[in-house]
Amino acid sequence: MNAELLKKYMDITPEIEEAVRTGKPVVALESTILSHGMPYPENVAFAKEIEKIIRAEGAIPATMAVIDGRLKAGLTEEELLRMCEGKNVLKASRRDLPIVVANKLTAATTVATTMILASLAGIRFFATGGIGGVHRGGEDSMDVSADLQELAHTPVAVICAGAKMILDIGRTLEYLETMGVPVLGMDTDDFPAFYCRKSGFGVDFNAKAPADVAAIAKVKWDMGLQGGMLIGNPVPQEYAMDFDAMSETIDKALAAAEAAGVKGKNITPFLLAHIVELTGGDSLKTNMQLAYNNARAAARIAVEYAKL
Ligand code: PSU
Ligand code: MN
Repeated sequence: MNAELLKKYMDITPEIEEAVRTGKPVVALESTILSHGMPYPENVAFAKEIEKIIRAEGAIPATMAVIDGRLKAGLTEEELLRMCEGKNVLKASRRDLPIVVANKLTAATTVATTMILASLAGIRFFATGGIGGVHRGGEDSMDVSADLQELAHTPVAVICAGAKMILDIGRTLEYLETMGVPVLGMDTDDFPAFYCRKSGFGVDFNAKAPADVAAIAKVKWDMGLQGGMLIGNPVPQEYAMDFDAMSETIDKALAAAEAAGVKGKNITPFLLAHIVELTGGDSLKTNMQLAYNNARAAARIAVEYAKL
């Protein structure tokens, strides 16, 4: 989009605009994790804390959303609160974006749409909790998150704690390989499984330090290799949950979704809410901590990238 068209559709805060223009480190954040991934009001403290962590590392946070049809890079406190309350806040992935904007609606951005907005604003790094992927049974349902296609095409590196076991992690990684998306581990050989540090599936490269990730990103984009990268950053040991117990919980949540006949874009939010309920809030604490950990790593990577 040229500058004029960008202004027509998008509001970038002056702080973020200046940072991008002068090559300072900026980290994008998504809003679906707030509106559809975590309960209110716990998500309010989370939304503020994660921005604070990015600032403490010397980077600038840019939470993305669509508000009354305007694309937003950077939210005011009031706007952040509106996303957390989640009243009349839709969930927008790539296919929803033109509908939401044309109708002046308000929507939270998924990983896919946060990447789109980040890329429009000139932001290269984005921290989240977990990405969408190939759902279990996806070989029949064809339920494959648009997040994976976005990673193939949009030049943003996503730092996450892996993928939840509500997904088929093996097929998710196969899909990313086919689409040419580098999958790095942050000081791990194993792609992490969100609540747990290991999934049993390997990464393409174990990056020992943020500077190693920045160097790979630099080469990829210098070479004109389109698309993003995925960096799996395991949840800190002290907050990791038991693999077997979580597997059982997730099976229960999947059975509940099946019984309720939940479909399409409602499946992921349904499962997330169910898991929080089934673990009596334990999973929420882990979810928040792993996202903070990812924000810290993303900020450090962005800081290193800004030096190159
Ligand atoms: N996984 C999580 N927490 C989340 C999501 C996924 O552990 O909040 C959200 C992200 O915004 C992701 C979206 O982009 O769900 C994927 O939704 P779908 O599977 O409908 O593409
Ligand atoms: Mn889906």
